[in-house]
Amino acid sequence: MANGSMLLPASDVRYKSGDSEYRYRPDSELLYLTGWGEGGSVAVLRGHGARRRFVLFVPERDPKMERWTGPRMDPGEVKDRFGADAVFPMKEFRERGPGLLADGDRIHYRLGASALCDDVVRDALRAGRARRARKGAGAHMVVDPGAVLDGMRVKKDAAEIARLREAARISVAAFREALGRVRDGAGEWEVEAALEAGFRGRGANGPAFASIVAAGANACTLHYTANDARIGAGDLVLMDAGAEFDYYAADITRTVPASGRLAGARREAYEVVRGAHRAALAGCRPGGTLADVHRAASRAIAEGLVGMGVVEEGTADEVLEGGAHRAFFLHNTSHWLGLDTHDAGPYREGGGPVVLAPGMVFTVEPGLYFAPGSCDRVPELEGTGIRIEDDVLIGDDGAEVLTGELPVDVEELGPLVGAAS
Ligand SMILES: [Mn+2]
Repeated sequence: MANGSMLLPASDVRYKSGDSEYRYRPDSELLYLTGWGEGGSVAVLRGHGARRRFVLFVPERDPKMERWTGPRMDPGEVKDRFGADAVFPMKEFRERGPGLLADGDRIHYRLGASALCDDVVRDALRAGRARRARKGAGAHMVVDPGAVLDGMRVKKDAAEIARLREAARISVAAFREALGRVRDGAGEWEVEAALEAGFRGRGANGPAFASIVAAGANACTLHYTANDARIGAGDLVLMDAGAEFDYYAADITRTVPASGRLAGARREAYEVVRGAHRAALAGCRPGGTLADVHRAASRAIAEGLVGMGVVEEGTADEVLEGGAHRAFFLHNTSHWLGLDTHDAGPYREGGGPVVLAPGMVFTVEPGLYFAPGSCDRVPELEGTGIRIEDDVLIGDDGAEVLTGELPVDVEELGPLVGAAS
């Protein structure tokens, strides 16, 4: 942060309805930097050689309230356990905050994150301006914390990788169980329940994001989360879900035939996505880029679409050039993965794509979606959505598929489908 400071408020409590709260999820940036995430707190970090470089403001002890919501940590204990230079009760933040933030040249803060913090930052800027007039230095800029943190968060350290590995391991085990629930007549919700029981039953926080279980044409809706339809005998079922373990996410997709068997045009389409998945994984290596990975997947998709007669005859290059494949492969191949499912981190820097390096973790998830009415050249494909998604860690001389224990090929997935019945 050089000559600057950072202000990070904890996440707000969110309400499901009335006064019923969602389970609390700490703010990713606060957690990343401090390990502390309790609601009603703020962290002030100061990079300018000041005394008190890490200050926490935490909710006061309140024995009456604690009978309802559970014990709070004593400020002294917070100081010892989280390594803060000072811990103050939150009621002192309004008074002390501006002074702590005013003496650097910039304040890293996400404007609008909290009304109280907005007020404190405004006062800090006012104090900084006065200080600047007298001493030639003082806060006069507000910069998003992401400007500092996003780049840092792309490369995971050993402790983060251990959590990502565990999230992946739990997710793979839960997928195996959930695949056993996929059968003719089962509700999408039953498969969802099996996935999430598999996550939580293994000690995960829960699902990292809203689980998708989409049978038949539902799979053409990319963010389908209703999961309230029944699976038909001939359906392909797309499952996109992942556990959050110790606040780190996994993100897996498998698409399986409810019957365990797949033939005809839909089988061809599956193999095209499988080929794109393989090509994309082959491009995952230190020194490569996610743009390369996406290019490899897109080329395989384009070739497949030409081969299946879905797009007008031509070469894959012509398809890629004209973009006809984008009607069926609507998203990118990869996103960063970490504390957030779509994790923080730049995709470009210095005028080019970010170069992959050890410790980077991301998804590889090519897909093909033939929405109803979208594919008159091969109508048999309409109402079919296929995606295959794995999580990849870049190592020193290659890549490791963290979710690689879960089969991908139809021959291997088929026997797992409906295995519970
Ligand atoms: Mn994903």
